[in-house]
Amino acid sequence: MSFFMKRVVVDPVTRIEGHLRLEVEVDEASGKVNDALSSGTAWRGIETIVKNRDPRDVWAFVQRICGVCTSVHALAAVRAVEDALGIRIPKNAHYIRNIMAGTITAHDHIVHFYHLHALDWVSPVEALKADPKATAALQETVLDTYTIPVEDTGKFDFSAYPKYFPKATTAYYKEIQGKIKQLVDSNQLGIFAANWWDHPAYQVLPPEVHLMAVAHYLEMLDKQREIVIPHVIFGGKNPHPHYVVGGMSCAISMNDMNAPVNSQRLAAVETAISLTEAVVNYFYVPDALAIAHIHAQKGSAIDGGGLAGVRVMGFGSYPDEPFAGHADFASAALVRCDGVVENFAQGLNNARYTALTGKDLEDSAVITENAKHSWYENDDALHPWDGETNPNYTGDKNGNKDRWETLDKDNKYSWVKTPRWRGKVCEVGPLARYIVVYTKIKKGIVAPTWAEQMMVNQIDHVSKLLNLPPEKWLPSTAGRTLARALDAQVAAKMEKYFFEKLVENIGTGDTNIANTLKWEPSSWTDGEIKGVGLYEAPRGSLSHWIVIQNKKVKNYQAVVPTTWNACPHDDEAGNGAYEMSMMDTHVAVPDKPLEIVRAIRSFDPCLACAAHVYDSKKKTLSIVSTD
Ligand code: NFE
Ligand code: MG
Repeated sequence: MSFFMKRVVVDPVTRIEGHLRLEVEVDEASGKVNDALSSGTAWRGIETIVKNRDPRDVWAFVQRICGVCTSVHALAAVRAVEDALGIRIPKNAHYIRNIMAGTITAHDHIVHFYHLHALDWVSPVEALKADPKATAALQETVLDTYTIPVEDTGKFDFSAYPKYFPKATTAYYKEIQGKIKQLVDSNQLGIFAANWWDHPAYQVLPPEVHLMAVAHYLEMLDKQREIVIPHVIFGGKNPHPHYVVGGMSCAISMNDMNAPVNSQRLAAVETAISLTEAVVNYFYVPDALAIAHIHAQKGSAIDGGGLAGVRVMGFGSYPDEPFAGHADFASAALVRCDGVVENFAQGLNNARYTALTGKDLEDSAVITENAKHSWYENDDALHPWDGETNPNYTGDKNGNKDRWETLDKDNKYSWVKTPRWRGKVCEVGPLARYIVVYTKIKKGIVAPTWAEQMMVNQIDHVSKLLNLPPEKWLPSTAGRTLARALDAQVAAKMEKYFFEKLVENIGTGDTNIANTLKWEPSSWTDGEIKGVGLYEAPRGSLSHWIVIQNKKVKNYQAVVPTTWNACPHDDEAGNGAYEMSMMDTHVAVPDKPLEIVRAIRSFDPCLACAAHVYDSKKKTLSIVSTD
């Protein structure tokens, strides 16, 4: 390391799910990050505990991989088993699963923006300097300027939701400011403690934006509970709602007041969906857009794109009708983000799209995972159906196993594996979905569905507002955060769309909720069968791969969005999305690498998913150390 190089370690990264360590080398003079390393620091091995079990039980185990993207692993698991067994689920179950997918996506993004990521942009200390009257006026301006119109939704009628949103008056903002002042004066910042509040990056926004955003932070602590009501009605509870192989387990009976799904409960779902739309359209999207716009105008946070501008991947999302296995998945999708786009940062003309077909998924050369730099045995690139998960923990560079100094970059340094597409690393997530769909539609590769048209409109709307072409803002830290807000807007719309389909279908007299034809294992072959369950989870492309033999699970592998993004580097393919993003980020104050954690949090890291994690013996550690 040269004299001017500062080594900065952030461990653990807080306000994320799971355990993540970052090591970066910053050039003190230029603020350029020369090298960066991302490490998932604990492991749980859930893939191994489902081996030899009944495939019908797997969803309940793997769902516990994570309580944040709660339910996504269950959905991927039932899809994998249904794919292997050749089960097509009934319409009602399919629509309900899509409503729940929209619910978790909107909920997850809202919680991420307001409760995990906001404090990278917004400071309660700055909020104290705000004028409450000007803040109330600002709230109106933000609504007028930054609302993205969505078909069928007029300007939000606040009077319809007095219970949800207190009117943004001067008195309201005064009261919020009083609460913050009490916290700051008491020197007990509680949930707002341990941040670099004196960092110059917080000065980019005027004090009124800070106060408005902190107020919305507090509002959303409460609202997020009501947004997940569809999970509670259709899945019995949240987190970890119930699924079943072949459909859903919630019986439908419109007139029976005790039925899991009846007219009264559907009305509660509809209310929750309306609330979600209101929160996303009139709070989340305008707040995120206002913050991003002010930053972009000052040239801030539009770095950090890294791999996003080079290569992104998706599987497809929200199949419109029940589909026949993985080969049929993408063509049934309303959001056909299936495939890979390379070089988006070079503009649409230079962007290259490559399809990812059902056949590709079966090809052992297309999707692989390797553990060359991960704490597992066997360094070979293996197709997930042949994947292995046998731990081989080697500690840090000096063999320290309990407390690390420097991770062993040239050897093993993470519990996250390295997934690859055709030997190359890819970024996944909402940003990737937007890049793939935007490229496909603008290049005329497919004619848009209503959802894809909505996505293109959103991107064009934001580009106009920011006065930047998509290739300049989308692959960036701010772009990743904005894409998540836009994705939530699509998710809320999907909830409504599939809710209407569900109600209409039940109206025809169809109350079928599960296909039980293949429920009995006696109807299955004893031979080896394979399946893959695909799903665009909140953080990106999720795939669960199952091999069944003698009616038991022979192998199970989850290749998770955060695994794609947080992976250690690959000797041939280079760095993964987190590492690339850090190397593409400018750091103003090396001891307080706010821009680095902001870039990483824009991915909404979930290391619990990525490493399917548990608390190893290693106790953590300093918040930040430098040398
Ligand atoms: Ni634990 Fe997850 C999502 C999955 S992680 S949050 O979204 O799958 O990448
Ligand atoms: Mg895995």
